[in-house]
Amino acid sequence: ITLIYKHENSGNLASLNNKVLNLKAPLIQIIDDDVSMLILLKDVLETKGWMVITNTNPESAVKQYFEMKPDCLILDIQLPQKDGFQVLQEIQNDSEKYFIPTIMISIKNNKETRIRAYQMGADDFFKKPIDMEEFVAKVDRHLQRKKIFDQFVLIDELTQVYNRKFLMDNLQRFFLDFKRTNEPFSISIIDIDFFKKINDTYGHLMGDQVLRDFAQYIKRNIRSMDTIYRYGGEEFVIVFPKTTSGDVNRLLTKLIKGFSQIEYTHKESSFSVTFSAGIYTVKDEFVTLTEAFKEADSSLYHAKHLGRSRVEC
Ligand code: GH3
Ligand code: MG
Ligand code: MG
Ligand code: MG
Repeated sequence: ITLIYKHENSGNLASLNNKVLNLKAPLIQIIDDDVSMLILLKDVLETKGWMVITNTNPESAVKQYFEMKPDCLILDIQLPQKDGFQVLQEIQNDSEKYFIPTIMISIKNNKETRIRAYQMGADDFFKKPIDMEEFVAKVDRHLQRKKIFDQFVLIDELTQVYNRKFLMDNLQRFFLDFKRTNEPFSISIIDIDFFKKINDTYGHLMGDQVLRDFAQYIKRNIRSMDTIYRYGGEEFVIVFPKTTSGDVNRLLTKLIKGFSQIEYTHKESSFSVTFSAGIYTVKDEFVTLTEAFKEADSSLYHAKHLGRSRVEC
């Protein structure tokens, strides 16, 4: 894959996006010990273009729930070892609260069961056998509401790109996609050069403007499957699915040059801004999230050390 710059060649993006993990595609987790039920639901939901992960074992299901932070949870009540209510309890007890719409499904369909489900935090209830048409319509509605909710908590206020929380939520999905397809992906950590000096010399408001411009400049010049996150302060992360470091290096080198050509004026003086970047490509399934970040960060450190305004892999 070669990177295509949107402004140069926007026509080819659609075909590139084929089979690429789409962060905009909702992720649904189904927990049910009935395998034929799992297959049926997975089939129907995937037809809608949604990603589906399934679990029969409640223990590993809870673990995966916290790793993946799905956009919707479908939870059977009667399960081996512990039942759906216990699973729900564990999820609700977690200190960090997630807004993940939860639909309980069960053969048991009396009023007491339904009330208990709602009281324990379920948003919806469907009796088995499930009416698929109604079910899909309901899941769709839950996903729409979830998307609106996400827009409030996952976008950085100042720069209007994704925030650190969304990065952390998403990274597991990139790893999942990598394990499925075995296609490497790259993580890049970017830090604006001498940013403190911009603040000190031209003021905090000018600093803010540079951050906004930088984020939007990057956003305009990466593909739609690439995602940019404000990691904190003047540090950003970009994730490039199905892309190795050589291509990312070429793109970012070009973007440093392009961004530095923007001329900022303040009173009598003018200045330009550069940034440095470190890249790490995940191509080994044994590498962990922490390791990948550490590697990208140490490359960034090298880029700074070697004089800034450059990219290191
Ligand atoms: P280097 O080239 O080594 O990266 O130097 P630097 O000056 O960019 O690095 P440093 O980490 O010392 O400075 C980062 C500064 O970014 C410090 C902090 O006050 C400023 N900063 C963090 N968040 C914001 C923000 O939201 N707005 C503005 N204007 N400044 C911010
Ligand atoms: Mg069951
Ligand atoms: Mg910094
Ligand atoms: Mg900096």
